[in-house]
Amino acid sequence: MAVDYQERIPNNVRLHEDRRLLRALEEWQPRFLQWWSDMGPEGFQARDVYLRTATSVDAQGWAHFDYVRMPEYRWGIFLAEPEPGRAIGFGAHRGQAAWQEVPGEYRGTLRRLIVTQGDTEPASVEQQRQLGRTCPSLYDLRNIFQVNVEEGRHLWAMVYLLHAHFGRDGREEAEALLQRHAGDRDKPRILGAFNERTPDWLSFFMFTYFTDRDGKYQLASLAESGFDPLSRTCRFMLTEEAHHMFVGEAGLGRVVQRTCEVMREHRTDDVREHGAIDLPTIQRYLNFHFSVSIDLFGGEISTNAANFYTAGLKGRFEEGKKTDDHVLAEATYPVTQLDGERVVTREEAALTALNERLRDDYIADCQRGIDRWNQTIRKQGIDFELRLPHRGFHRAIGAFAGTRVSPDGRVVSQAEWDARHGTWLPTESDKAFVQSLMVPVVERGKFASWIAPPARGINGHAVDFEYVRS
Ligand code: BYC
Repeated sequence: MAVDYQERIPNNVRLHEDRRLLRALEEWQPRFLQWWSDMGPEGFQARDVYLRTATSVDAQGWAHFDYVRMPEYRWGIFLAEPEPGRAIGFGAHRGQAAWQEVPGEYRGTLRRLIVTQGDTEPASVEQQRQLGRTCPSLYDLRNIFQVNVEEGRHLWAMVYLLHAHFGRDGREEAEALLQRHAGDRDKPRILGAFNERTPDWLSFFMFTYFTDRDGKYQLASLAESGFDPLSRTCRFMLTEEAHHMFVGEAGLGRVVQRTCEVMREHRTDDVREHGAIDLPTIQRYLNFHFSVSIDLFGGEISTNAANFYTAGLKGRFEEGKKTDDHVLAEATYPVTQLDGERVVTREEAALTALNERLRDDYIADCQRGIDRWNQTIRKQGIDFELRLPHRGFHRAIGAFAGTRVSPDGRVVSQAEWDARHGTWLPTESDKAFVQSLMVPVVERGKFASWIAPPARGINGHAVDFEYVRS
């Protein structure tokens, strides 16, 4: 299904047939562009960046690569192709035809889900806006900008749903998405992780590995939605999301690789003086980003999640591949929780445990990258293992919030926490050290001291290709 690029707002939803909607979105567009110029990547806006733009939404060849200046990027509205005869796959409406319009009874709930999702997209662009200035290479600079423009497009995706299906409140919510800002005292973003700072590239790679992966799982659950326009838009967003997680996984892999090379070359664990990031510091960053990202799944026991499911609005990850009744009225699911000072696992009603189940799918997926990085470490003959911390560690949402849990899953006293948290979470001196490495490298084919070059370039180009023109 081709995207019409002749339109002011490129789209594959026949926008020209709905004048009112078109006008509303054309009014929103300059405000989006203003937001991009105020809150988007700092510097580089006049540069030619080698970017990928979606030109069609079918599985083959939807990506077109060329030099573009970011403010001229063709942000637009692209939904995956409709599946003829699609039926709702779960909950109380299972088997009924998927909704093309918002069912009145679920209007508020659906709007809130779309707003929560939509809020994260511009938030991440805001969090990352300074990073271009300290890029470790032109290759990485191009990658962060690709991520940023696509997050901008994901905002468009949610704003389209709000404008097309929620009338006046939808338009108001679309405005508010440009008014809240990451870390703003008065108007913060909705979810915790999107108010944290992304001050350096190690944090950026952690963010794209861990937090974008939450995006994958949330979008995949929303792609199951009985509200068909939401399902179709999330399905297309997922194709873009894959690149963001690649940036994180490959980026961290290259950091680990470089650290190990320096350890071997200089026969030392103390790689800082050679401009690399020591493995314990990488572990502490990992502990932080994993813990704030698993908070994004909500409470372990959530009646919100049960209601979203029963209403047919938000499914499970790969709902269609599951072989149970897709209603879950009787089923149970094991949930890790606190029993006084002990961490225990108990069977809970599967319906209210849906956040936890999605978190489990996510954690298993996170582990795969850790295994690969550990392979790199082992291959270099180094005796060190990166680990995901326990799910109770450093949590602000859910059953573990307010309890001190060590990375290996023990409930610890405040005194032990105070004594040891500097070995578990990035310290001020870790952050200052990482910050000290953030010097821009913009010469073609050159890389900062703390990161190895990638195995290959983008779209068949060499690693030393001019990904961002000067
Ligand atoms: N921070 O019933 P509970 C992405 C609130 S990332 C602050 O446990 P529920 C991306 C919650 O709202 C994916 N507040 O939660 C990645 C509720 O409030 P009320 C984003 C939180 O509702 C990188 C109360 O606590 N997508 O795409 O079951 C770059 C009780 O909560 C938090 C979505 O989030 C938190 N972390 O589940 C770019 C999908 N957690 O009702 C993009 C849409 C919970 O008491 N959202 N609360 O006022 C949802 O599915 C659900 O809203 C959540 C929360 C999974 C987030």
